[in-house]
Amino acid sequence: MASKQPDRRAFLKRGAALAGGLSLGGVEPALGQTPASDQSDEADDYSTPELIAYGKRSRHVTSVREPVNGRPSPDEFGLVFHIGTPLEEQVGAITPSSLFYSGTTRGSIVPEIDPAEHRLMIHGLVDRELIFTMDELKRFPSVTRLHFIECAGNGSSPRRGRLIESHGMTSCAEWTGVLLSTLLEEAGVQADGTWIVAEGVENVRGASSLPMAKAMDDIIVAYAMNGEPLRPQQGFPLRIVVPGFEGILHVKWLSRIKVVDRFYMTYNDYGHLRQDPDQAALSYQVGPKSVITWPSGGLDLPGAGFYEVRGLAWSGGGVVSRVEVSTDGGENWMDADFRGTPQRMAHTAFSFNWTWDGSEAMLMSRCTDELGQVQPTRAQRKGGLDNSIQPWRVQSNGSVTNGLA
Ligand SMILES: Nc1nc2c(c(=O)[nH]1)N[C@H]1C(S)=C(S)[C@@H](COP(=O)(O)O)O[C@H]1N2
Ligand SMILES: [Mo]
Repeated sequence: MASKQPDRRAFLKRGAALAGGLSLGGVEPALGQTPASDQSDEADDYSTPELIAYGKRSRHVTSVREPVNGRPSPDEFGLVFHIGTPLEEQVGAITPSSLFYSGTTRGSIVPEIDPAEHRLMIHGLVDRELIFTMDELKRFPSVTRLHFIECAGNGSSPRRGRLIESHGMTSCAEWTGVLLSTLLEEAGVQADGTWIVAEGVENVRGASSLPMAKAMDDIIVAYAMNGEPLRPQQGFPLRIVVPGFEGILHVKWLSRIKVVDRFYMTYNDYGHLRQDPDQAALSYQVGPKSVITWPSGGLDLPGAGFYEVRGLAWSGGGVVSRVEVSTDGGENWMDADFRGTPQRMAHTAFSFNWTWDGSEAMLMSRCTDELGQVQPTRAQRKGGLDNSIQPWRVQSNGSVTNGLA
C-alpha cells in the first residue's frame, strides 16, 4: 500500500515552484478580536527591562485564537465561552500556551486565584481527609507528560469551512504535576470508593464524575504546562488532566476531589456524558483521530508543485501507530511520516510529501492507534466525540475548501 514519497533531491529540483512564496487566506482575526501583536511600523525594542525580563513574540507573527461554536467570547456580560486554536499555523506537536484552546462549560469569568491561598481537598470515602497547599503538592513525586485535550464540541460539518471551526478545540501541551493515584493512596480509598467527583472553584459548573479505575491509572493533578505554571485560562493554579478523555472532564481551577460510590450527575454531566459505569471509560475516550492542518479550509495554494502536507493525529486509546494520507478522496492511501516520537494520548505531528499536479484533489488523513482502532469516515462513525475523517478539497485554482460541503 505504501507508495514511495518524492525524495529530497527531487524536491530541491522543484524548489522553483516555491519561489513565489505561499499565500495564506482565511486567517484574519475575527471581528472584534484584537491581534495580540501590534501591527504598527515602529520596530519593537527588545532591550526594555520588561522584555529583557519576560519575552513576547515578534509583531510579525500574528496567529490568534478565535471564539468558536458561533458564540461571541467575551459576550455582552463578559463571560467567556470556548475559543479555538489556529492549528493551521502550528508546527510540531505542542500548542504554544498563549494559543492553547480554552473552554468554559457554561460561560465563565476566568477566576483569579492566589496560589498561596489555594487548597485542594480530598475527601469522601477515604481513610484520611486531606487538604493540600500548592507547596505541599509540589513536594510529591511528579510526572511530566505530553497530552492533548479535546472538547466534545469539536467535529466536522459541511458548515464548518475552516480548520479552527471543525478542529480548533483541541490542543496539546507538556503537563507537569502529581499523579492523582499518589494523592489517593495518601488518603486511602475505601473499598466502596468506585468513582470520584472533581470540582473547580466555580463549583457546580466545573464538576465532573470519573471512574476510579481512570483516577488510579493516569490522571495528573497538574500545576504546570509547557515548562511554566498553568495559564489562568487553563486552570491556574491547579487542574486535572485526564489523558485521552473528553475535554469537559479535565476540571480546571481544581479545589476538591470527593471519592464516592457511584456516578454523580453534575451540571456538566447532565445530558452530555454517559453514566453507565461499564460504558463510561470507553465512551469518555476520544477515538483515533487525525486532521490535515495544512493545507486546510480557507487557505490557498499558489500553484502546482511540491507541498509538505502537514497534520496532527491523536487517540484516547494510546499511541498513534500509523497515519495514512489520501489525495484522491480515499481511493488510495499512503503512509505519512511522523514528526517526532508519538506519545500516549498526545498530538502526533505528521507530514506527507505531495507534488500537486494542479488538478482538483481531495486530501484526507486516517489514524490508526496502538489498539488497532482505525479512524472512521463520516458515514462509519458511531456516537461520542466526532473523530471522523475530514476531507479538504483542493480546487484547480488552488483554493482549499471543506470536502464535506
Ligand atoms: N472548572 C472548570 N473546568 C473546566 C471547564 C469549566 O468550565 N470549569 N470547562 C471544561 C471544558 S468544556 C473543556 S473542553 C476543557 C478545556 O480545557 P482548556 O480550557 O485548558 O483547553 O476544560 C474543562 N474544564
Ligand atoms: Mo468543552
